[in-house]
Amino acid sequence: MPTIYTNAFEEDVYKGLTSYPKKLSSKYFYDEKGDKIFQQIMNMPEYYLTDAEYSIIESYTEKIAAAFNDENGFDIIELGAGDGKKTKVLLRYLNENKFNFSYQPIDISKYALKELKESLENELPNLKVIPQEGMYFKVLNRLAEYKSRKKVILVLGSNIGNLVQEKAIEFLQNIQASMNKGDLLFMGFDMKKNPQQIIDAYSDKTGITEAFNKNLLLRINREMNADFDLDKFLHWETYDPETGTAKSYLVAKEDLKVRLQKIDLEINFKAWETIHTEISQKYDDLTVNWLAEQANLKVIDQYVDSENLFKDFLLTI
Ligand code: AVI
Repeated sequence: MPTIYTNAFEEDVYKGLTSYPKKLSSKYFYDEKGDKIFQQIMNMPEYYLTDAEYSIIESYTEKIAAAFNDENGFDIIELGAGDGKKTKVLLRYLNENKFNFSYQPIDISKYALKELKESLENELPNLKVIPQEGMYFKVLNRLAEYKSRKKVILVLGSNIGNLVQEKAIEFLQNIQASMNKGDLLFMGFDMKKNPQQIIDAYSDKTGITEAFNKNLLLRINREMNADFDLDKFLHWETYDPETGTAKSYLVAKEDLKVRLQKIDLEINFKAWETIHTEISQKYDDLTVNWLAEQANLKVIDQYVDSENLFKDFLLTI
């Protein structure tokens, strides 16, 4: 009898765990617990990305604000704002200097948007915040119709790095399709660097990243009535300095049988068999320019931190 899935997560888990090699998508990391662990990751000393991008926005606030500005005002549309810590630096500056703009964070999580809106109401009471709930591209398509003034699309934190090349191009093409002449895209890219620094950022000794990766199994246990034993898996990180791809795996330490009752699935693992869970791509200028070209976008400026770890690129159509 064919399995009846009740949602995309179930279907993806079924397909991923019955393929060889096994895989699961990192987009499912972010349930309520996953969001919290990711906040912890962003505060770890090894996870240089957040501090590096924060310092870029802090050092170049004035320059970035000048690039965003327009005589008719502008709307900042942020994809995946999270707690908004980095964005707030910019918003505070724009607000204090009386720029004519609105801030429209997009998220599928009503909860995340509510938290962000409330914290902004406290910290920047006269800021115009228009939360947009929904999938990025549905909201972007809706906003594409809106041609009355300049749109500045913000994608911080190297989120594009979690997509394989084909999907990254599709992501950029979708953003490009929602842009009109004069609109801007401000996007974060984590750059190639000493491979050891990357390995350390994704396999911290405290085990926070391990917990983040394994939370996916916990989520499957809970939502699919499954019996993954987390102690029977290792978190393993690799980085290929040639391709710039960091990959996360969960590796079975012994022969295992796991049952996922809700989707009527029984999975066998051989000792040292892997589940590939995430890629975190690292870039160089050439690759970013090439990706932009594939999506008919042009890089017009770039901002880098003092240690050359991370870059925010400014792009236009
Ligand atoms: C959300 N994303 C950009 C993070 C990254 O760096 O790939 C997710 C993450 N995975 C492990 N640590 C952080």
